[in-house]
Amino acid sequence: MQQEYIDIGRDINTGEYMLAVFKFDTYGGDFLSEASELCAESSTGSNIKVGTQTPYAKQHNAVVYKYNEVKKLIWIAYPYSIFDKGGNIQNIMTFIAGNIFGMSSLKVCKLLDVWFPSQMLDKYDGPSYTIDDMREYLNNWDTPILGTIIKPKIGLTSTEYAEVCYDFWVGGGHFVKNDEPQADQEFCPYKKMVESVRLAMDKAEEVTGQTKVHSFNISAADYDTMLERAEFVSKTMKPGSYAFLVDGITCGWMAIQTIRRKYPNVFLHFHRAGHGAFTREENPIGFSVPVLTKFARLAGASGIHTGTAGVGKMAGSPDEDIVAAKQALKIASEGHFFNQIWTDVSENDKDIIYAVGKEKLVWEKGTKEIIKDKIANKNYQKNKDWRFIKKTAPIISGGLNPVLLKPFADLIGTIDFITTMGAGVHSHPMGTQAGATALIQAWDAYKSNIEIEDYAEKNKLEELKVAIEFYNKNGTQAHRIENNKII
Ligand code: CAP
Ligand code: MG
Ligand code: MG
Ligand code: MG
Repeated sequence: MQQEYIDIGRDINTGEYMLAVFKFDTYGGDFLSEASELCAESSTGSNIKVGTQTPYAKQHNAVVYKYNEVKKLIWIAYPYSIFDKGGNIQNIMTFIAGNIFGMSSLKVCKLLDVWFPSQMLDKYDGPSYTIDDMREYLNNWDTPILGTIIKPKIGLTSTEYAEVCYDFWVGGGHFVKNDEPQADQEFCPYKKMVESVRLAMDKAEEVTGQTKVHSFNISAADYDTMLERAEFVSKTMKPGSYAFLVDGITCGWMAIQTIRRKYPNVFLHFHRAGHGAFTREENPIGFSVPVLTKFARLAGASGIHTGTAGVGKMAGSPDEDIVAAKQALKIASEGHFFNQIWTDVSENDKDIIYAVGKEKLVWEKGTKEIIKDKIANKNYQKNKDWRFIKKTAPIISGGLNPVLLKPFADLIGTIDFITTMGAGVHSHPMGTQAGATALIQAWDAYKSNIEIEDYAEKNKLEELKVAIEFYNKNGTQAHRIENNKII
């Protein structure tokens, strides 16, 4: 037992601790003693007490402050003074999702939830350009941002790629993204792809009279190349018409934070390819989707994939994915163990009350729920101190198609998300344009609160009718969801 890393009952409400809860089990040994080892390795110590420890260094020890051996849970308080100054997420993850995953004594080590005190929040960037800025550009405030990923995943030439973008946009779609492995391939040179997309976008905007957005994957082997790609996109596209997609797991937190800091006026799209190795609920070692999502928001991602809660092809559940979406969007929301409030706005903050007129800040069930989301979306700064961490948009993707829009929309209960359907649009028997149109029609049906079958019938919507028949036969079988649970 490394006793100095145990302090059951410590007062953790002093504002100096980042809190974490781990699902934890070992191959033997005393539960609390093994917990002290994890706590040592994830903060200031190692496997044996060292003679070089100083009283000052000791103050920076994390401590286990609560545990439940029956449920195999431990709660750890990390003095956030141990983290690299300057808002570095990579450094935090190296502490709490680093070596400990390799400790041979651990059988289970899953980081389920984290909590940031408000005093810690303003040391991190948080999002700058949000889905609301994208809505402003698209002039779309009353639907989810309905998007696609160009498929096949890879293999189209630049012009073929741009043609599919054009078809989707002319079909009424708002948002197109590169797929996560799209980069600078021989058959689709990066610069030519970007230039072709610009041409296709101009044409589609002319035909539809609507502005459109494309999310360009700028992930690369090194920062210079990543920044070159970002620069080329910025030069070639109109401001507001593009987002930067970074494969956050394979490129890492430094890439995410570099782009957040260099391009605060561009939507930063965090693709999480590879996250499953950490987040799948059956994985004994790793971290949860809500944990990944909270750190993405703290890092400043404008949007991150949060999963289809089991409606689509990827593993997921409402308990993980919807909780994560709320952690991304809300200014205050319940996590698995913590109630995270993403602001230090106090109840009698005159500016905020003034800024939103008479609405008051209301404490409900211990959470400060801002009645009007508009506070959460606006960026009230008082002498450069962030008043709160702005929201990150849930990006919902993976085996979805127009038929699955309703089951997911019912689960998330807000329109504040981006959805990207790849195969679920480009496999439409009438082609991509019809796939996009079917998607728009499916949303119209949802908004009118009419079943899509009836809506398609009544309004003689060929694209939606064909989509319903095709995807009921070929799509990922949507699990039936009752009382927010998948059955
Ligand atoms: C979806 C997708 C996305 C995954 C990511 C794919 O394509 O483009 O990368 O959804 O998963 O490559 O599979 P489809 P998540 O629409 O054709 O399934 O959003 O869960 O991170
Ligand atoms: Mg080491
Ligand atoms: Mg993809
Ligand atoms: Mg998914």
